[in-house]
Order: sequence, then structure tokens, then C-alpha cells
Amino acid sequence: MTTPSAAPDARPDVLAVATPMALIAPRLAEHFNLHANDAATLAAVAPRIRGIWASGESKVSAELIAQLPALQVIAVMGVGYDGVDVAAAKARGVVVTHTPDVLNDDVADLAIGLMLSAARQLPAADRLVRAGDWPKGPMPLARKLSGARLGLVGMGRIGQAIAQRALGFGMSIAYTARSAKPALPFAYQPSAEALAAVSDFLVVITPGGAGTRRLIDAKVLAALGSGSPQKGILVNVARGSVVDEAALIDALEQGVIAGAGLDVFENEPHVPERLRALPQVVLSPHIGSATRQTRQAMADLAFDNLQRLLHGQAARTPVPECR
Ligand code: 8YV
Repeated sequence: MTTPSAAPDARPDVLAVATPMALIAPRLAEHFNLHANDAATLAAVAPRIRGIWASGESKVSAELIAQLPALQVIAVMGVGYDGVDVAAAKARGVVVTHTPDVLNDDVADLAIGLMLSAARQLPAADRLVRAGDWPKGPMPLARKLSGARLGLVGMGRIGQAIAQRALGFGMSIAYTARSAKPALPFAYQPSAEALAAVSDFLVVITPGGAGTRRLIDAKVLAALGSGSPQKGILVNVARGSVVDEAALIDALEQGVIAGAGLDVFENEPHVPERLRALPQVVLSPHIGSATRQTRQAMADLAFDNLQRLLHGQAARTPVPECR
């Protein structure tokens, strides 16, 4: 980051609404005049800002966009851009870009990992061995993942990557999405509730935002709980906003569903104490794409988008609304 200076600087001015990761920070600083997103800096540099650097969790509001008359591009290092007011950006001719595809493998891998961890109770098993409790007796029996019924809420690029992996576990696969995808060999269900009723594992991998807010509510959780004698397990690798967290905690506490594997939460990085207290829940801190390889690929793609748009070229991966 640099503070505003009187010396002329040929690098385009870019506002970092997310702190750039170490793996891209030097490259960004070499090519752009990066500014921190605080009131004092904004007051000084707002008219010069041509680009915004954001993460998948960043908020870029209509108010912020309105303060930046020279803004041309909002480059999100993430596939999800539900925090960006795309309509406000579009209305101003600002292009929003994101980083699809390069993270499909990682997020799908984590979804399988969370399903396995929750089904086989891996964190509890690890705790038992570490605590020296193994001599006292065996773990309670867990449940089998292979051959179980997987319901995917969302069948986009990452949903399909999860399905491919789940086939290797002999799982039967069904999904719900805005519309059926007849080209895919998986059963379509018209709603999350209908899907939950025929699933042992319900995996949420749909975009966040107003359209999916609290889609997984008490009714869906009740259906997941009643669909099989073993009761279902919920996995969320999408956005915390898609699940009604209070309803989820109630369902877990009351034994309505068997367990959960959660990578995302309503109020990150804060996770309710009641959720943290539940042993049948496996929790991770939004690490779906958090491998060195994938974060590098995401950062490079976001950088390219920013660089290209600020030099009069087309973006590699604009969000669908800006294509
Ligand atoms: C990251 C994500 O948390 O891609 C997304 O939508 O949520 C994540 O991969 C983040 O955007 C990394 O900057």
C-alpha cells in the first residue's frame, strides 16, 4: 500500500477492499498504485481510483461505487461476487470480474472431505486418540459414505465437480437448481425440500445473494432429517447466507438431522458458540479454495482481469451479468 504522494505515478490507482494475499501483493504493487480502503485515504484519492481489488467475501456497495467517478473495473479474487452491487456497477459501465473454474477442484475436494469427516467423525476420532482415551474403549460406530444418496443444491461447475468425485464413492446423485440440466445423468428435484427428502447427504454449492438467502430453512432441514432412518447430514461449501443458521443449530441440537460439515457461516469469522459446542459438527474456516496452487491461480486470473481492463483489453472472466 502507498499513501498519496505528490510525485507523478504512471501506475493506475486501485483500491484494495480486501488485503491482497502475500502471493500476489508484490505483483499488484509493481503494476498498480494500491490504496487501502479507509476514509482518510478515500477522501484523498477517490477521484483517481480506476480499479477495485476484492475477495469473494468483500462488500462493494453502490455507495462506494458512487464515490469513485473514474472506476472501470471491480476485480474479485473469488468465484462468488454476492457482496458486489453488480447492478450499480453495470449502471456506471464498470465491469465486474471473478475467478471461476480455477477453484472447482479444491472446493469439490473439500466438500467430499467434509462429508467424510462428518460421516466418519474424523475430528472426534482425532480428539479421542490425542486425549489418550483410546484404551478406555472404541469410538461409537460411524456411518458409511460409499453408496449413500447425495443431494446437491446447485449443479454449476463446482456442483458437477463434486458429483464426479461422488460417483467414485458409488453415491447416487440428485440435485436441485434453477432449472433441470437434461444433459446431466443425475435426477432433478424441483426444490431443496424435495431434494432433502431423498438425500442422506445434502451439499450446498449454490451462489449466495438475495436469490438464495436462507434457502436451507427449518422445512428443508426437517425433510433431510426424515428422509432416512439414519437422518441426513448437511454440508455447506457455498455461502453462510444460504443456510438459516439459527434453524440449523436448532435442528442439530434437537437431533432433527444427524450432523453437519460447514466451511461457511452467516457472520464470518464469527461462529456461534452453540454451533461450536456440537460434537457432531465439523467446522472449517472458509478454506474451500485455500490451497497455495489454487489461490495463486485465482490471484493471477484476478490480476489479469484488472490489468487487461485498465489497459483497454477485454476481461478474461467477467461475471455473467457483464458479458
Ligand atoms: C475465498 C470464495 O474465500 O471464491 C469464492 O467465492 O469464497 C473463496 O474462494 C476468497 O474469495 C479468496 O479471496
